[in-house]
Amino acid sequence: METRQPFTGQVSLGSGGLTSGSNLVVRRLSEVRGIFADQAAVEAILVANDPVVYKVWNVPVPEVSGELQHCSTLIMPGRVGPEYFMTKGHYHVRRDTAEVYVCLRGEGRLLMETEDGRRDWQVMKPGTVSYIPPYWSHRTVNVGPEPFVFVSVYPGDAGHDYGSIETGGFAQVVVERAGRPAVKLRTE
Ligand code: M6P
Ligand code: ZN
Repeated sequence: METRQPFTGQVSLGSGGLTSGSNLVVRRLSEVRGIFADQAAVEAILVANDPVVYKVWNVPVPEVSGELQHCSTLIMPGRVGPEYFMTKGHYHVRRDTAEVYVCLRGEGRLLMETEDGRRDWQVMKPGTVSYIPPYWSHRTVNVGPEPFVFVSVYPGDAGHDYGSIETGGFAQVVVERAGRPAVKLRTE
């Protein structure tokens, strides 16, 4: 048995950065353009610049059962047409693995769906602890005017399956309606 050294990280509420999270992933609009419904609105934004949509600070942990992957995520405030900035969203490669999100800053929505058509969404605000059970895909959305920051913890061997989202998509979308966020079906 290998005994590993304990360690501690600190999340900055300003940058969203996690000091123990040395693997930074930056997702700009050009890279995640396909997740938004209004492609003309994407093009209109990209004419001027390529904004950061979100950043993830991943803590390097072995991707094996028994370990716990964890990271901080910051989603910038912003919209593409009526649709708020959000993550790509994923299932776990190992479908029978869960995840916990803890919100530290801002206001978000957590969208979840199963492959047999169940849907759910939750409000995330500072102090919110959300549980994503096994078999549910998950995507987070920043619905507020400031950065939305949360911490995630999930099994070491869970893995990210983005392909099933790219082909199947999310049924639920979060749009601004009369100045307020509304969760609706993409087909509505
Ligand atoms: C959360 C976790 C991470 C994930 C990140 C960004 O922090 O679920 O595992 O990478 O959100 O979401 P995505 O990978 O779907 O872009
Ligand atoms: Zn996950």
